[in-house]
Amino acid sequence: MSGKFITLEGGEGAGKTTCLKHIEKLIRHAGIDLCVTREPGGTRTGEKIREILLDRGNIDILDETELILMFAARAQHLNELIRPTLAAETWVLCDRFTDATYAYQGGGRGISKERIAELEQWVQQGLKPDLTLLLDLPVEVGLQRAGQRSTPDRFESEDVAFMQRMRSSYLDIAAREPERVKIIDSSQPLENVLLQIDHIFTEVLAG
Ligand code: Z5A
Repeated sequence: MSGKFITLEGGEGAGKTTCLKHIEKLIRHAGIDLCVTREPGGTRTGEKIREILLDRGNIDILDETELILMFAARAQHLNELIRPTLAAETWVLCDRFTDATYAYQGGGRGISKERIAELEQWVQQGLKPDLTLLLDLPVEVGLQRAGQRSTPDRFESEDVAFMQRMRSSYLDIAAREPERVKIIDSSQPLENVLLQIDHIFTEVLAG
């Protein structure tokens, strides 16, 4: 037996922070032990790598460096936190995981799926989330929402075309893996978004 590994994904302004808190509440109310974490990050070393990746001042980071740093943080995260937590039968709720790499470094930056899959296989050794919720909304709507926030980081500063490619990559993954990846229409008002999440979790928590 092992805990369930659940991830949350989405583009700019999709409402991940708000939805993550809601999911956390649902799982904890069901009496299940839960660890909430994020990528890039989740460990001391991973959080340092996150700082490098998000810093807008780092304009010289190559796409290859960015990809390798994502997986470096992930290797640390999997070995230090995710695998031991799942082995202790505690559930893990993670804000972004490898689907984000296919969407941002693959779709956004144009790195091939094959290259990403090589690193995925090396670092994860077949470990994948049991369930992924993809908060999907049109890029323009997301940018409008996110625009009300403070200074954009290195990824939030990307252009609309980058965001469109990122969204399409996420939707491709969901089309290929409908059992694992559930699409939530996050262009809806917040109460409807949370209802869609409740609906999915009624089943997850019952099984
Ligand atoms: N990244 C990568 O490139 N490759 C990888 O492998 C991984 C990550 C793992 C950091 O992630 C960056 O790392 C990320 C991709 C990259 N960059 N970006 N962009 P992050 O998850 O920490 O950063 P984020 O995407 O900016 O997440 P966030 O802070 O959770 O933002 P959000 O999804 O936009 O959520 P929010 O703050 O909850 O919502 C935004 C606003 O909309 C806020 O004012 C809400 O009140 C509002 N909102 C939310 N829902 C609604 C609804 N339904 N209606 C109206 N308004 C709403």
